[in-house]
Amino acid sequence: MPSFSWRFIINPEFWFSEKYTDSCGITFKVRSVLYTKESDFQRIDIIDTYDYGRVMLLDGLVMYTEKDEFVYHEMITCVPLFAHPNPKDILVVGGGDGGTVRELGRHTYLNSITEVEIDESVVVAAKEYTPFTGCGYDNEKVNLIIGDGIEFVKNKNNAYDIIIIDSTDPFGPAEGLFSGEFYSNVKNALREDGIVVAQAENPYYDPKWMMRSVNNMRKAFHNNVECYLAYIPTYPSGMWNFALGYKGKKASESFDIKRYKNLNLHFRYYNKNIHRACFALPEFMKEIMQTI
Ligand code: AG3
Repeated sequence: MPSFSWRFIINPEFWFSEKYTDSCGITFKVRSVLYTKESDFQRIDIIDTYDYGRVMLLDGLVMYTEKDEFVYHEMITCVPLFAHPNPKDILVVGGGDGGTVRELGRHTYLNSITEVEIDESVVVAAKEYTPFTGCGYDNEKVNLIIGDGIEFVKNKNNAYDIIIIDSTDPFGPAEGLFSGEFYSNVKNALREDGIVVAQAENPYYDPKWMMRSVNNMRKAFHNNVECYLAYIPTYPSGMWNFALGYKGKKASESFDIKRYKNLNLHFRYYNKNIHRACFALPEFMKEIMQTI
């Protein structure tokens, strides 16, 4: 009779977990590990999972998966783009995987798409192992700058219509991207009617982190800040928050239906009703937003 350990060896099961707390997290069965690197900024892993396809991990945290990245990347781009009356020049801070610029590239009315990513290794890994996001760099409108987004926005004035902050969680290399000083530089870099959107965590596991971003943005944008939600199963709690600061009209009440119709793009998550609905917040989240 084979022993238990023998059976374990010929039928290995390899699972990856991201822990949200000491007692809760998300687990994937792994088909294979495709890539691992310690860059100057973080550890990068790309794994192939049975249920969600390829997954990029940064410092062991799920950044995106092949199966549900469309939700995040459509929502971080379409909401500000269709809320803005006439967006032309866009800046992305972070977003090294290319998913955000891939989506921006579909909006053919844009003049320029600039991305400032601090870690070139993320770009290289995404191009090679997750071409479904890395293909974003194939668009010639995309100008990729390897550098520090915090420094980049410092002396910019009236330069962009929309700034998208597609960062990792608010610790490690991304910490400064959630600060008040950064958001006020972002505000100066925006033109009239300008909009900033930042990925801003979730109200279940990270209410304080979520509110750090929201409150700092509120200070910089004189309370002209709205939050919107998207449902992303592989992020902590599955309910993801985006903080949006605006210089012009309220984003939840602005939607360029003409541009939306003329463009006639096929989306898998975003649509006209989602644009309105995503700003509807549950009571417990409103409470967090009033109290923290
Ligand atoms: N950036 C936000 C990922 C946050 C997920 N957090 C976590 N798993 N703890 C995603 C980058 C995609 N372009």
